[in-house]
Amino acid sequence: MNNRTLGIGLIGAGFMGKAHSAAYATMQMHVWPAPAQPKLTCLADENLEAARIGAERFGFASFTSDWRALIARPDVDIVDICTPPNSHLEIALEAIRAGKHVLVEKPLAMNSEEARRMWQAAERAGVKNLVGFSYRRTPAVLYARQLIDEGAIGRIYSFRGHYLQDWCVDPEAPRTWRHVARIAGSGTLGDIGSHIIDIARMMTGDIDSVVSLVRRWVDERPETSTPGANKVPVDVDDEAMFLLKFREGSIGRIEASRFSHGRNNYLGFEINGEKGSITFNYEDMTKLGVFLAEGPIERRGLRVISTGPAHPYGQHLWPIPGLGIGFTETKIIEVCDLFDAIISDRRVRPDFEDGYRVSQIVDAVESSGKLNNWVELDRD
Ligand code: SOE
Repeated sequence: MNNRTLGIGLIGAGFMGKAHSAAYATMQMHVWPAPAQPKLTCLADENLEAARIGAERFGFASFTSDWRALIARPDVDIVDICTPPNSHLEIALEAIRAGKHVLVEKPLAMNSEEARRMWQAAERAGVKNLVGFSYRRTPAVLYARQLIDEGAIGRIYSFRGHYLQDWCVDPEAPRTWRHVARIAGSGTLGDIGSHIIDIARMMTGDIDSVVSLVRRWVDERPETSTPGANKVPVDVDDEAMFLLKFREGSIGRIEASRFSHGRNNYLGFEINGEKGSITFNYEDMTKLGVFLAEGPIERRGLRVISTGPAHPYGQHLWPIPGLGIGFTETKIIEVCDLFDAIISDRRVRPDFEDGYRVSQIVDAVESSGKLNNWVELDRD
């Protein structure tokens, strides 16, 4: 039995508020004893009715439309920010000032300048801070990193990453906040490009420079789903392709689009090294492709590993490979790692510095797309 508890104050009762709440509600079914027991103290949403319904559905003891009141509560240890990017800076700085640990959904902020302020504030305050890039917590992705750490594929020559979706490809699909720069900061780049950039950094290290092609395919969309609704402008990117020079000498290519017919949540990568390769496809998330240039030539091939109890976090999930896991399990691992960092007083990644580095790259890709040349990243 674990008598440590951590009070959760979650802000934002939408899609990611549900995902985070599902993780808190089920984490102890998988990880037992968990580093601490989550206490779902308060759920805030600017829409009080959404907060009320969310609190009932997700199991929070109270609800409010005032996120400042949530942060001020002495029984809130972790402020979990699941709101659109234009509110991350203000809420996170308030939470940090109150001495709370902070989990923020991606992208960390509207741009790298805001992200840097959040990073510096969290560092000064000494609070634990984490960004919700949870795809890196898929057990197969964690195992890919373990193979690299063990030298299984040797020196990395190249990283190829993609994140393709198709929910924006219909020009008659109504505009959402993800299409509005003053709310989202950027479009596909910050929304899903940030996820694959985070994984590129996790696998291959820091990035020195980028050169990119950035496009907006649809300039206006219906304001609502009502037939004949007014058209309103879209002012963010729809697709980007960019080349990367990594600090350690590797090279890379990343593609991010929400205009790829037939691609639902097609995040994946291939890493080619001197002694082998690793491939991953999130849409088949329990599998990892591994080629090792060892043994008789005639027996070599890209083997498919089915992750299970023998792989990272596998001992906490299901007793045999092949039973399957999903998005919630990546969020369970995310909050467990945050709890463990708080209880053990250690760094947990990707933290606000990582979130800042990802924001720097998003900004640089946008700049390169306008300037049509390589953009160097500050090493500050
Ligand atoms: C929409 O593109 C979206 O919901 C992203 O905002 C999430 O970060 C991603 O996990 C799924 O797709």
